[in-house]
Amino acid sequence: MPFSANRQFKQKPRLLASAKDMHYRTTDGREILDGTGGLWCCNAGHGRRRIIDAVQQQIETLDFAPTFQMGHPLPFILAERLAEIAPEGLNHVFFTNSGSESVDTALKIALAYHRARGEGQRTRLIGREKGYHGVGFGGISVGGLPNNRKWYGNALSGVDHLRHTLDIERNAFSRGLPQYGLELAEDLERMVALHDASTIAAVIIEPIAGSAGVILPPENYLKRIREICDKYGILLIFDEVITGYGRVGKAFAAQRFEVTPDLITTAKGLTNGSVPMGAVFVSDKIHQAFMTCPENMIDLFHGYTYSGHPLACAAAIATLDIYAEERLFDQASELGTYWEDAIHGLKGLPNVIDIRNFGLIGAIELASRPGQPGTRAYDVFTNCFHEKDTLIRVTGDVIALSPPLILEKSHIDQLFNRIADAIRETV
Ligand code: PXG
Repeated sequence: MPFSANRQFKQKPRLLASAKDMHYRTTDGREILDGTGGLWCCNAGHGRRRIIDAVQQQIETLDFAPTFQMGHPLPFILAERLAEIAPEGLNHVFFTNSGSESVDTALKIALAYHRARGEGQRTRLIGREKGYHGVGFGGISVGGLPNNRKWYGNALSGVDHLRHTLDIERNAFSRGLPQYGLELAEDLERMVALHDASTIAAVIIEPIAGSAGVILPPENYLKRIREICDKYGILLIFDEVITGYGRVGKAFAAQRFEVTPDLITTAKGLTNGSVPMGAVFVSDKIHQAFMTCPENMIDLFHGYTYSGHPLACAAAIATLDIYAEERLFDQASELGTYWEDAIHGLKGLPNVIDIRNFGLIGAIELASRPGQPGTRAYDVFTNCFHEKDTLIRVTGDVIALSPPLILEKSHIDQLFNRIADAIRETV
């Protein structure tokens, strides 16, 4: 099993058998409140009839079609639908099968873009400490989580990292974006001074880092990063695998923060988690740079057998229909204050050292047990699952929450009451 303590799991498995709307059902029949949208992906809740019907119908009509020098209509229809909800100017889409593939794709497009324009010496990629960009060699290279990197050699060369923006000392219990830390954006100037802008292809960051335990951008931090990128001709990639598709009150965090990157990587909520799929959004400027080669030439030497897979496209189109009809991209704004009040209500519970929130994302950070990092939050997680019928996600000693966007106030109350009890019961 991925990212799991497999031997421990086998002793006391946690197995899910079915799911509907806000709940999973376990193999032993318990109904579990989903506080994590699966793994940050089931934004419209589970078992949505429209998606089921679309996929069923699609597999009967066209199960697979090659997309290398061939095609079928669905990826084009889907790309147009996506361009409609994307930030202005990001009108081109490349389809992948996961967030990790989206990241590799975006990094490769960034490198190839500079080369196509005669700046092939721009090969350096800048990530950020504590960043998570999936598990491909590109993603772990620009990523900044030591455990995901140290086992696997040197990965990509020519990568550097900005400092992360988590600063509990100054920003603990901030509601929404933290006040302190704008100066950390100047780290990019430091990178430019060290490496010279002429060697730097792109900066990749998560607008809100999820996997590292929900790290928020300080006020105006992203705007400043954008300015510095513009000053030096460096491409800016937002990894929105978690923040995309309504998690923060707009289709994308780029829109919520009013900062437009050159590329956006997505996956997860694109198909509501139902069929694996990712999408990379690319600006018109980047797309155009690839359109200057002779017409009989392949313009981008990249792609996957399953890019634009018919079932994934059908699932994604149905998902976008649900998001639009139920106005789910507004939910995180409309419920945001209620969510914020509820999660900050846990301040003062034993061992709670920080609470962070934005949109329908939340994090509760616990003090680590001396010499046993991660065990306290893990105990809260197992308590929630086995005794409170509630699914939360923990990373280190941080409880991370990202419920389906269809949730109601009563679910928010229930979720935080149960988590509060589990924290109280965990020494
Ligand atoms: N980028 C970001 C920002 C992600 O959060 C990926 C890329 C990789 O996506 P794939 O589809 O290749 O897994 C992710 C994935 C968690 C958790 O609970 C987060 C992810 C995956 C699994 C668990 O923090 N994010």
